[in-house]
Amino acid sequence: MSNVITEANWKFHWRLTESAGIMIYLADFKGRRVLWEGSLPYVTVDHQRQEVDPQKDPNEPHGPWWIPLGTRTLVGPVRVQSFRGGVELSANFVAGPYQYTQLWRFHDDGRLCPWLTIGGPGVHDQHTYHPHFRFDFDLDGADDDAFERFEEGRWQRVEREGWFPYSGEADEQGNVWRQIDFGSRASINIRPHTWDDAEVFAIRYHDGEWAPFSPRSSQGSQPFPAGYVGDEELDGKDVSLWYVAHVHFDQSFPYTAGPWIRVEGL
Ligand SMILES: [Ca+2]
Ligand SMILES: [Ca+2]
Repeated sequence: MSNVITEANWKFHWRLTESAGIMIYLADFKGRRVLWEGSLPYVTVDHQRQEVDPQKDPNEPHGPWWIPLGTRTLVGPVRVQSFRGGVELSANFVAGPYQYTQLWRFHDDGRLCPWLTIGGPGVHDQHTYHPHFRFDFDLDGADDDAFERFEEGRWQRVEREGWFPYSGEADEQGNVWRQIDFGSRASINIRPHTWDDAEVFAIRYHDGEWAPFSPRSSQGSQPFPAGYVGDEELDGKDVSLWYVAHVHFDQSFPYTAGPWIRVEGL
């Protein structure tokens, strides 16, 4: 099976990673660059109860637990399926009591759906999932990009790196964050999934600031992506975004988390 897919106005590459699920890279829409690289570096799990079997992980009795989604947890093949108006990649991952299906759905109208369906059941009911998606969008190339959030009734430019939780405010289409390109006036609009308690970290891109293998590099240090947030300027720079959702387990699972993304203006 080819790792280059040209379909539904998109052309993109994909590969299965060791720990960040299915990675999409060099993704173009209508011949223009949209995404340098996108992946799912971590899905961490917190347990709110303490009587979890201490044998499981004696060093971290309450979490966050983290199990890499990748080659060793993949069950079955990565599937590529066309549907009316688009193409979808999907893969199942199973690790102990945790079951996930990762989806990448590309629509011919510019929509892009990087989603994670969480099946549970987990060790017990009292737990919360934190899927971390990372997107290095390069809209019509990495230069001249900026990040905005919808706040106080309008789109506002974000000057510096930071952490931007969903406050409940969104534009008419439900978009909360967007990346824009000054040259083409194109935009990548990001809408949280309906019940996602979501936040976006906006970070100036640097070589080497990819997702490390573990969400926490050493004891006591800040986890990623928070560890990458400084005070650097974003306006007109190469920006990378992390979308983090917080999903509390309940009986309505499976639950699908992740952003609705729409490319406009290319
Ligand atoms: Ca650009
Ligand atoms: Ca970028």
